[in-house]
Amino acid sequence: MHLEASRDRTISMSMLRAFIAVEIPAEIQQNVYKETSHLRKGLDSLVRWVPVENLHLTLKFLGDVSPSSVEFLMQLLRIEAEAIQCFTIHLAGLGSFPSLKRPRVIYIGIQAPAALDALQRGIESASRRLGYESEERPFSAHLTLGRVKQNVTAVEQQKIRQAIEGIQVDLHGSARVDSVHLYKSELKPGGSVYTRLYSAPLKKANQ
Ligand code: 2AM
Repeated sequence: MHLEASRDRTISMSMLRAFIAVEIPAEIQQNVYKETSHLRKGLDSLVRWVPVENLHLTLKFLGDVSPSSVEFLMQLLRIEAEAIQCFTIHLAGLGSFPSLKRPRVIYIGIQAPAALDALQRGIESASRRLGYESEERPFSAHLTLGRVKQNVTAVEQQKIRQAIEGIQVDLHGSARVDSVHLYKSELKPGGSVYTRLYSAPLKKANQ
Protein backbone atom coordinates (compact mmCIF):
# COMPACT_ATOMS: atom_id res chain seq x y z
CA MET A 1 0.00 0.00 0.00
CA HIS A 2 2.71 2.39 1.07
CA LEU A 3 4.93 1.37 -1.83
CA GLU A 4 2.08 1.93 -4.31
CA ALA A 5 1.45 5.41 -2.94
CA SER A 6 5.07 6.41 -3.21
CA ARG A 7 5.31 4.97 -6.76
CA ASP A 8 2.25 7.03 -7.77
CA ARG A 9 3.84 10.10 -6.30
CA THR A 10 7.05 9.47 -8.28
CA ILE A 11 5.04 9.11 -11.49
CA SER A 12 3.03 12.26 -10.92
CA MET A 13 6.15 14.21 -9.94
CA SER A 14 7.70 13.50 -13.29
CA MET A 15 4.64 14.72 -15.25
CA LEU A 16 4.49 18.24 -16.65
CA ARG A 17 1.43 20.44 -16.71
CA ALA A 18 1.37 21.79 -20.24
CA PHE A 19 -0.64 24.00 -22.55
CA ILE A 20 -0.41 25.54 -26.01
CA ALA A 21 -0.84 29.30 -26.37
CA VAL A 22 -0.21 32.45 -28.34
CA GLU A 23 2.09 34.92 -26.64
CA ILE A 24 0.87 38.48 -26.07
CA PRO A 25 3.46 41.24 -26.68
CA ALA A 26 4.61 43.10 -23.56
CA GLU A 27 3.20 46.46 -24.72
CA ILE A 28 -0.28 44.95 -25.10
CA GLN A 29 -0.01 43.28 -21.70
CA GLN A 30 0.92 46.68 -20.23
CA ASN A 31 -1.95 48.44 -22.00
CA VAL A 32 -4.40 45.85 -20.64
CA TYR A 33 -3.06 46.35 -17.13
CA LYS A 34 -3.18 50.14 -17.34
CA GLU A 35 -6.73 50.14 -18.69
CA THR A 36 -8.01 47.67 -16.11
CA SER A 37 -6.23 49.05 -13.02
CA HIS A 38 -9.45 50.59 -11.65
CA LEU A 39 -11.37 47.39 -12.10
CA ARG A 40 -8.61 45.38 -10.45
CA LYS A 41 -8.37 47.71 -7.45
CA GLY A 42 -12.15 47.73 -6.97
CA LEU A 43 -12.44 43.93 -7.01
CA ASP A 44 -9.15 43.01 -5.39
CA SER A 45 -10.69 41.11 -2.49
CA LEU A 46 -12.94 39.06 -4.78
CA VAL A 47 -10.68 38.09 -7.68
CA ARG A 48 -7.27 36.44 -8.12
CA TRP A 49 -5.68 38.52 -10.88
CA VAL A 50 -3.31 37.02 -13.43
CA PRO A 51 0.13 38.69 -13.25
CA VAL A 52 0.62 40.98 -16.24
CA GLU A 53 3.46 38.94 -17.72
CA ASN A 54 1.30 35.79 -17.65
CA LEU A 55 -1.48 37.14 -19.91
CA HIS A 56 -1.71 34.78 -22.89
CA LEU A 57 -4.19 33.34 -25.35
CA THR A 58 -4.68 29.65 -24.58
CA LEU A 59 -5.41 27.40 -27.56
CA LYS A 60 -5.26 24.05 -25.80
CA PHE A 61 -4.87 23.04 -22.18
CA LEU A 62 -3.20 19.61 -22.18
CA GLY A 63 -3.01 18.99 -18.44
CA ASP A 64 -0.52 16.42 -17.21
CA VAL A 65 1.88 15.32 -19.90
CA SER A 66 4.65 12.73 -19.58
CA PRO A 67 8.13 13.99 -20.51
CA SER A 68 8.30 11.32 -23.22
CA SER A 69 5.24 12.88 -24.92
CA VAL A 70 6.83 16.30 -25.30
CA GLU A 71 8.57 15.27 -28.51
CA PHE A 72 5.19 14.25 -30.04
CA LEU A 73 3.59 17.50 -28.91
CA MET A 74 6.39 19.50 -30.50
CA GLN A 75 5.87 17.61 -33.73
CA LEU A 76 2.10 18.17 -33.51
CA LEU A 77 2.61 21.88 -33.01
CA ARG A 78 5.13 22.18 -35.83
CA ILE A 79 2.80 20.42 -38.30
CA GLU A 80 -0.34 22.36 -37.30
CA ALA A 81 1.47 25.73 -37.23
CA GLU A 82 3.09 25.38 -40.62
CA ALA A 83 -0.35 24.84 -42.19
CA ILE A 84 -1.65 28.26 -41.06
CA GLN A 85 -0.57 31.68 -42.30
CA CYS A 86 0.53 34.43 -39.88
CA PHE A 87 -2.41 36.59 -38.79
CA THR A 88 -3.28 39.60 -36.64
CA ILE A 89 -5.38 39.62 -33.47
CA HIS A 90 -7.11 42.64 -31.89
CA LEU A 91 -8.21 43.24 -28.33
CA ALA A 92 -11.96 43.43 -27.80
CA GLY A 93 -14.07 44.24 -24.73
CA LEU A 94 -14.25 42.87 -21.21
CA GLY A 95 -16.45 39.92 -20.38
CA SER A 96 -17.03 37.13 -17.96
CA PHE A 97 -17.42 33.34 -18.18
CA PRO A 98 -19.78 31.56 -17.87
CA SER A 99 -21.95 34.68 -17.78
CA LEU A 100 -21.98 38.20 -16.35
CA LYS A 101 -24.56 37.06 -13.84
CA ARG A 102 -22.37 34.21 -12.57
CA PRO A 103 -18.82 35.48 -13.15
CA ARG A 104 -16.07 32.88 -12.66
CA VAL A 105 -13.46 34.18 -15.08
CA ILE A 106 -12.99 37.82 -16.08
CA TYR A 107 -11.49 38.13 -19.51
CA ILE A 108 -10.67 40.36 -22.44
CA GLY A 109 -12.08 39.14 -25.71
CA ILE A 110 -9.90 38.69 -28.75
CA GLN A 111 -11.05 39.46 -32.25
CA ALA A 112 -9.29 37.12 -34.57
CA PRO A 113 -9.48 36.05 -38.17
CA ALA A 114 -10.60 32.60 -39.30
CA ALA A 115 -6.94 31.53 -39.25
CA LEU A 116 -6.90 31.51 -35.43
CA ASP A 117 -9.97 29.26 -35.32
CA ALA A 118 -8.42 26.97 -37.92
CA LEU A 119 -5.20 26.79 -35.88
CA GLN A 120 -7.12 26.00 -32.70
CA ARG A 121 -9.24 23.35 -34.44
CA GLY A 122 -6.16 21.71 -35.93
CA ILE A 123 -4.41 21.60 -32.54
CA GLU A 124 -7.56 20.33 -30.82
CA SER A 125 -8.07 17.41 -33.21
CA ALA A 126 -4.37 16.51 -33.41
CA SER A 127 -4.14 16.41 -29.61
CA ARG A 128 -7.29 14.30 -29.44
CA ARG A 129 -5.63 11.83 -31.82
CA LEU A 130 -2.67 11.72 -29.43
CA GLY A 131 -5.08 10.79 -26.64
CA TYR A 132 -5.54 14.13 -24.85
CA GLU A 133 -8.95 14.95 -23.50
CA SER A 134 -11.16 17.02 -25.81
CA GLU A 135 -12.32 20.46 -24.78
CA GLU A 136 -16.10 20.30 -24.56
CA ARG A 137 -16.64 24.06 -24.46
CA PRO A 138 -16.66 25.88 -27.80
CA PHE A 139 -13.49 27.89 -28.41
CA SER A 140 -13.77 31.54 -27.46
CA ALA A 141 -10.51 33.46 -27.89
CA HIS A 142 -9.74 35.45 -24.75
CA LEU A 143 -7.11 36.62 -22.29
CA THR A 144 -7.96 35.60 -18.75
CA LEU A 145 -7.52 38.65 -16.52
CA GLY A 146 -8.61 37.09 -13.26
CA ARG A 147 -10.46 34.26 -11.59
CA VAL A 148 -13.24 34.96 -9.12
CA LYS A 149 -12.50 33.51 -5.68
CA GLN A 150 -14.54 30.57 -4.38
CA ASN A 151 -17.54 31.24 -2.16
CA VAL A 152 -18.37 34.75 -3.33
CA THR A 153 -21.88 35.73 -2.34
CA ALA A 154 -24.69 36.74 -4.70
CA VAL A 155 -24.18 40.34 -3.63
CA GLU A 156 -20.49 40.12 -4.50
CA GLN A 157 -21.30 38.56 -7.87
CA GLN A 158 -23.57 41.50 -8.51
CA LYS A 159 -20.74 43.88 -7.57
CA ILE A 160 -18.40 42.14 -10.04
CA ARG A 161 -21.00 42.35 -12.78
CA GLN A 162 -21.57 46.05 -12.16
CA ALA A 163 -17.84 46.73 -12.15
CA ILE A 164 -17.37 44.96 -15.49
CA GLU A 165 -20.37 46.67 -17.07
CA GLY A 166 -19.53 50.06 -15.62
CA ILE A 167 -15.87 50.37 -16.59
CA GLN A 168 -14.80 52.26 -19.69
CA VAL A 169 -11.74 50.64 -21.17
CA ASP A 170 -9.77 51.80 -24.14
CA LEU A 171 -8.27 48.50 -25.12
CA HIS A 172 -6.37 49.29 -28.22
CA GLY A 173 -3.70 47.15 -29.67
CA SER A 174 -3.25 44.48 -32.18
CA ALA A 175 -0.59 41.87 -32.44
CA ARG A 176 0.84 40.01 -35.36
CA VAL A 177 0.93 36.32 -34.55
CA ASP A 178 3.76 34.50 -36.30
CA SER A 179 4.30 31.58 -33.92
CA VAL A 180 2.61 29.42 -31.33
CA HIS A 181 4.15 27.93 -28.22
CA LEU A 182 4.11 24.89 -25.97
CA TYR A 183 4.37 25.94 -22.31
CA LYS A 184 5.08 24.20 -19.08
CA SER A 185 3.05 25.52 -16.15
CA GLU A 186 4.31 25.15 -12.59
CA LEU A 187 2.04 25.93 -9.67
CA LYS A 188 4.30 27.74 -7.20
CA PRO A 189 3.35 29.40 -3.91
CA GLY A 190 3.65 32.82 -5.58
CA GLY A 191 1.42 31.79 -8.51
CA SER A 192 1.80 29.94 -11.82
CA VAL A 193 5.15 30.10 -13.56
CA TYR A 194 5.05 29.51 -17.31
CA THR A 195 8.11 28.34 -19.23
CA ARG A 196 8.23 28.05 -23.00
CA LEU A 197 9.28 24.55 -24.04
CA TYR A 198 8.94 24.92 -27.79
CA SER A 199 7.92 27.51 -30.41
CA ALA A 200 6.55 26.64 -33.83
CA PRO A 201 6.48 29.24 -36.63
CA LEU A 202 3.31 29.84 -38.65
CA LYS A 203 3.49 29.91 -42.45
CA LYS A 204 4.85 33.21 -43.78
CA ALA A 205 2.40 35.19 -45.96
CA ASN A 206 4.41 34.62 -49.15
CA GLN A 207 5.06 30.88 -48.62
P1 2AM B 1 -7.75 30.22 -19.68
O1 2AM B 1 -7.02 31.37 -20.24
O2 2AM B 1 -8.90 29.82 -20.48
O3 2AM B 1 -8.02 30.37 -18.21
C1 2AM B 1 -2.65 27.70 -18.46
O4 2AM B 1 -2.91 27.17 -17.21
C2 2AM B 1 -3.92 27.98 -19.20
O5 2AM B 1 -4.60 26.77 -19.44
C3 2AM B 1 -4.86 28.85 -18.40
O6 2AM B 1 -4.68 30.19 -18.77
C4 2AM B 1 -6.22 28.33 -18.75
O7 2AM B 1 -6.74 29.04 -19.83
C5 2AM B 1 -5.97 26.92 -19.22
N1 2AM B 1 -6.39 25.97 -18.20
C6 2AM B 1 -5.87 25.79 -16.99
N2 2AM B 1 -6.49 24.81 -16.34
C7 2AM B 1 -7.44 24.35 -17.16
C8 2AM B 1 -8.41 23.32 -17.06
N3 2AM B 1 -8.51 22.56 -15.98
N4 2AM B 1 -9.22 23.14 -18.11
C9 2AM B 1 -9.11 23.89 -19.22
N5 2AM B 1 -8.22 24.87 -19.36
C10 2AM B 1 -7.38 25.10 -18.35
